[in-house]
Amino acid sequence: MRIVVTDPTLQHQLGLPVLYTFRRCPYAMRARLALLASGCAVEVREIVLRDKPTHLREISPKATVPVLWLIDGTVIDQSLGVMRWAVDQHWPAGWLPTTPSQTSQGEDWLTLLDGPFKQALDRYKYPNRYENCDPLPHRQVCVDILNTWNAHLAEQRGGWLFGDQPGFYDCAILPFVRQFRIADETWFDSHTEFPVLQQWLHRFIAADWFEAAMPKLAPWKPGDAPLRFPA
Ligand SMILES: N[C@@H](CCC(=O)N[C@@H](CS)C(=O)NCC(=O)O)C(=O)O
Repeated sequence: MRIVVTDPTLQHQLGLPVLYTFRRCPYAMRARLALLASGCAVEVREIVLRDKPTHLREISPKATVPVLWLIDGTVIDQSLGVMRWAVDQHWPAGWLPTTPSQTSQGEDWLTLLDGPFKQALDRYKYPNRYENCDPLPHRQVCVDILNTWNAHLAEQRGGWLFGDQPGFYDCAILPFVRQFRIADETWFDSHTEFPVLQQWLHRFIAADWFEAAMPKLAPWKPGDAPLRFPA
């Protein structure tokens, strides 16, 4: 889908793609991490979920973030789509797995993550949003999945999913593991079942590139001075 607008306050202001994003959203986080890793600069527009800009709704009626609006008007409104677009612009060394079986494993994990893990995570983190929801069985669903990543990380020892540097699948998955931890940090940090996974997450949270992917921005409104990401 290609969207062209004529209103100059909405138009691309910096000659760069526009990214609608929300700082705390794990989907938006994975998109920003990929843009950063690929060296792709964008014009960033921070949103508030309860008060989304009309322009965001116009270019993507489902109105979730992230949304990347390219210079030619193309709209990419799935986080993995934004990640893959970023990788296509500039393929960072070591960013993607090197063997087909690793890629297939990574893709299986993404299916698990965006499906059962995220569904259980929402019920664990926000049980009040669901009827008669006991969060603990949902926490266990997540733990079972986390244990598989813990076992994989322990076996391959590089510190990241496919080697000794973070890559595409680390950045796609870790924002959600971080969100799982935030639901009960004390419980997560004292849980003894997945020590290697805990180290993996803490390495991620402490990284300066993670910090760089988390700029604190005021919500955008039409006519604001354009902001570049990375800054
Ligand atoms: N499948 C989408 C999901 C994105 C998504 O659900 N983002 C949330 C924020 S974390 C959102 O925008 N929700 C809309 C809302 O809460 O109104 C993707 O991968 O980009």
